[in-house]
Amino acid sequence: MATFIISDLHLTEHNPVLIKAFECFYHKLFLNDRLIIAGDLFDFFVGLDPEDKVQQQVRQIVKNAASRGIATYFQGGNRDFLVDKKAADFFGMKLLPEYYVVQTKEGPALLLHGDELCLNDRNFQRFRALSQNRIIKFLFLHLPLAWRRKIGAAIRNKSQAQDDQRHLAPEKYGIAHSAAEICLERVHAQIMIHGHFHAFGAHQNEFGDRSYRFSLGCWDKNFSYFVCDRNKLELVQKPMEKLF
Ligand SMILES: [Mn+2]
Repeated sequence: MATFIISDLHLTEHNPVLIKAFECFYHKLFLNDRLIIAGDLFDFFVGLDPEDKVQQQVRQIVKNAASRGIATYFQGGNRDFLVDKKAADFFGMKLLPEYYVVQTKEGPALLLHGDELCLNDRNFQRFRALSQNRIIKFLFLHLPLAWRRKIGAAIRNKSQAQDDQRHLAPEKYGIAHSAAEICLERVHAQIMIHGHFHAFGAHQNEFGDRSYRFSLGCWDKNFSYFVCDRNKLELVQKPMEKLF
């Protein structure tokens, strides 16, 4: 009964290897394990699209896992915040709130995608506030699909540019520790697990003694995941070819 957490796969039809990797990752899991996808599973998601091959494939992969007794949970990222309950149902995933607590042997761990932690990037936070607005979400999902695809591509390009700049200006695009601390206090946790920054690493004592921050990497040349069960808690990164 282990919990596996992954994020930032950025699945797109232009990279079928990644979709295969996602499928292969499930082979690491067994009956009663669960997989939590902590955002940015899709390179961008602008609503259910019957012609979208990636969406069909994801649905099939999740379904196959479910038939092996593996449940899949989903928490939206900044690329796929438009996955609502209806979409999650379509994929066979259970939708999680943007803050979710996972129990580990070291105590409760707060799981979040992590985009709310780059507080210093004002433009992104403005976009985030808009994108979280229910009315705007509703209106957007009722636009014609062609418009949504166009807007989605623009959002993805902007986000891609931020990903590229992150290492150049970490003080602007990097993690704001004060924000992380507030999030942790709110749920009385000392452990944080997040993605978004594409900066794989385990950090100890950033928020006081015995605090941990596990930052998941994105999937490209490597894949990474967090795993915990009754006996262990571990952040792992391996070369992609190890999955096949
Ligand atoms: Mn992200």
